[in-house]
Amino acid sequence: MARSYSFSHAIVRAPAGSIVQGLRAVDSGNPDLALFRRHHAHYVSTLRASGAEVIELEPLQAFPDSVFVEDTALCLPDLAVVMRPGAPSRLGEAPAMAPSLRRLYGEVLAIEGPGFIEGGDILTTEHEILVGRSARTDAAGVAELRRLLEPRGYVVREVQTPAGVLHFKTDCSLLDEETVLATARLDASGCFDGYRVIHTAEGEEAAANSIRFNDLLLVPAGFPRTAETLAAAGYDVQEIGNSEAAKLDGGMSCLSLRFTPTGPS
Ligand code: CIR
Repeated sequence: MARSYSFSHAIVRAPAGSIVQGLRAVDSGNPDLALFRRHHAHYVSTLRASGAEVIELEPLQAFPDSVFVEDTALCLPDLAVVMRPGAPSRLGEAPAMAPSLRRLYGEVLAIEGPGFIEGGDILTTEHEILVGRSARTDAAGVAELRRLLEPRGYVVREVQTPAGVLHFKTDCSLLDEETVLATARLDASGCFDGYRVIHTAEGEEAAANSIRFNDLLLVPAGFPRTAETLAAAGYDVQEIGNSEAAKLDGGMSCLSLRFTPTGPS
């Protein structure tokens, strides 16, 4: 299976009680912690069902958004890079993730700044790493990531997250070596030229934040037309409740780091 969606490990973090103070673009009410926990448990058991080892970290009360672990690191096969979140309230989440990565990886690097970059803006495909500039990820952050990765043979391509969209991957996900799921608004930017693109159904844009994880495709529940399109295209669609994470602009990708580490030397 291709390395861009075949994973031996995932890291998740349990939601903290402080999640009710989590960041959100539009206030549609606080997440219900008990329901969030149930959705999270289903998410974790689905990742495990694919055969991966899932490491569950303790909640971090000091960081209301810390359940969204994806933003803290970029995990590649041979190294992990600790991010530098552009949201001030989330800055401390990244160093808090570093010890867990060091236990699994031989090489853990870090974005030192002054730029900012969040994992939600990074889509790793079989051939390249797309990084969306956004309100959280700036030119200096992308440039620093490029300086770290290009000497190691990775191709980094800077793209643009649509205005008003939190992260690049809010609007897309990798389905296989050559296929992405994307909103029509993101695809219109031309950033996926050369890929096969499946669009989310109109009005179901939030389904774009799905994840291909080994043989499974985790899709947020509540987007039946997109789920049907994906199932008809041959993907093993697993619908996961996401109503509470969605209140904080979170989806399937945000809730885990997914990787196959080469191990400490
Ligand atoms: C935030 O605004 O940072 C969180 N409430 C949501 C983060 C979602 N993360 C992601 O899309 N990778």
